[in-house]
Amino acid sequence: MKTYLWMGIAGGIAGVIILLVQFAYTSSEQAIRINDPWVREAPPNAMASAAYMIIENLSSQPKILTSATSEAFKRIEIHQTVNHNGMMKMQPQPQLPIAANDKVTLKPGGYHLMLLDSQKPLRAGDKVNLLLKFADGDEITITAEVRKFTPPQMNHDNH
Ligand SMILES: [Cu+2]
Repeated sequence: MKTYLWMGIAGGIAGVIILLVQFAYTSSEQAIRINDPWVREAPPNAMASAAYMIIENLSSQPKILTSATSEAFKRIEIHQTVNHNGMMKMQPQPQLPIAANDKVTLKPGGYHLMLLDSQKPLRAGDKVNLLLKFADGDEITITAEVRKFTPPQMNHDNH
């Protein structure tokens, strides 16, 4: 009984490690780690979508995300979704700072990378390569999986 319990725990830990290896990306200077990047599946014929992820700053210096590019989209903007008098609005941001030894979560209803002018329809399961650039010249290439996302009810936000 005890043996099975430990096998279960060991299996669980191995599973977590495999997940981290699969979905974490580290920048050329090892200062940035991207966890679990994903792209929201857009409705048919929609030209825009959004990318989400956790950006971790592993360094003792602040990092500033300044731009992102992808072959799958003509243009990528940094957006923040804000509640403006009860209306959810997306505000373009010139950059996204990540404090030293801190992290920023890009998620539906908050920060996101706005993917504009898609070059082809993306379906759940497809992969999208993104190149993220930082103010100090550091950059990182990540592969984000396209996933379906249904917003919770009573939530009228789009991104
Ligand atoms: Cu947006």
